[in-house]
Amino acid sequence: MTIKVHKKLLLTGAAGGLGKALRERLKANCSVLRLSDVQAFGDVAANEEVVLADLADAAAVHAMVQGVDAIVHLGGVSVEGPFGPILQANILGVYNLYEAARKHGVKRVVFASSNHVTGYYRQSETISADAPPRPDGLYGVSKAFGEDLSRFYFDRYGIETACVRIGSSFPEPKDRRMLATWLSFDDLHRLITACLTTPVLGHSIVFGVSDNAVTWWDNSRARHIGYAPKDSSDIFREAVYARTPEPDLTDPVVQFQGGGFVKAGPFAD
Ligand code: NAI
Ligand code: 15L
Repeated sequence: MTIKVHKKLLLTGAAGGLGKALRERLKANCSVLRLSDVQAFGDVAANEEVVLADLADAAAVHAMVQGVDAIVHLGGVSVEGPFGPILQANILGVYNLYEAARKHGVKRVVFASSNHVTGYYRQSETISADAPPRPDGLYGVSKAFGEDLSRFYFDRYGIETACVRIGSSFPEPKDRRMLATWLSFDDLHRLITACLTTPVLGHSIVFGVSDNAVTWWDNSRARHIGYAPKDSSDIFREAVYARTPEPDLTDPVVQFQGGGFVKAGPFAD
């Protein structure tokens, strides 16, 4: 059973793919779910409230954060692309978020980081959270910035953060790489719930991945979070093999954990 540890929980990026998947699920975690995005929403339920904000707008972010107990931060640019929007949403945006958390006394954040912080490790390697970042693009660099910034806000101000390096969270794995990186929506919710409810979170990095037989990530440093995945990509393996070509082992997309992100860009701003 999910314990409602927090009264008012803020979900940023709530209009996005994962935001939509989590919106219903996270109602079990709180009395009121505050939804935020830069895009407008449709209907708002009784135990929901909406505060629209551009993450790059400090005043709007302060209004978004005021009055909440904890934050699940999904908002921002979610793929590789030109630096301008990444700078605004993911770098300035995450700074605005932590400054607002400090000012308004929010003590726990779940930050949607990404596997692209370590995308330049090889698919033949297994890494833990102790492995130095090797971002595979500007998007991965922006997530590494968020991880470092949140560590500073923990060391200086005691704001606890789980940096969840999400693998590939979609209804099903789309290709052979995602057999290793897949995270079901239910496991994502289990992981966020664990981050919100573990007695002592500290500043932690955890790979967001289901219980897949093939894995590149060792989560043993995050045992204190108490995340126990229940789903696995293995049930999709046969179908994925049948519809996808043999991998070309000389292709960087197949060599590196970041997959296609290692070949994305450069982009004009
Ligand atoms: P998405 O792109 O569908 O959703 C992101 C949301 O952030 C959008 O609704 C967008 O409007 C909002 N946003 C963008 N710029 C903004 C700004 N300046 N101010 C306010 N809101 C802004 O992405 P998705 O898939 O839902 O991912 C959610 C989070 O999880 C992202 O931070 C992404 O980097 C991270 N993530 C997702 C993975 C996945 O497999 N879906 C894998 C790794 C990380
Ligand atoms: C991410 O960080 C992206 O947000 C998501 O759209 C996927 O591309 C995912 O990584 C992935 O690596 O599959």
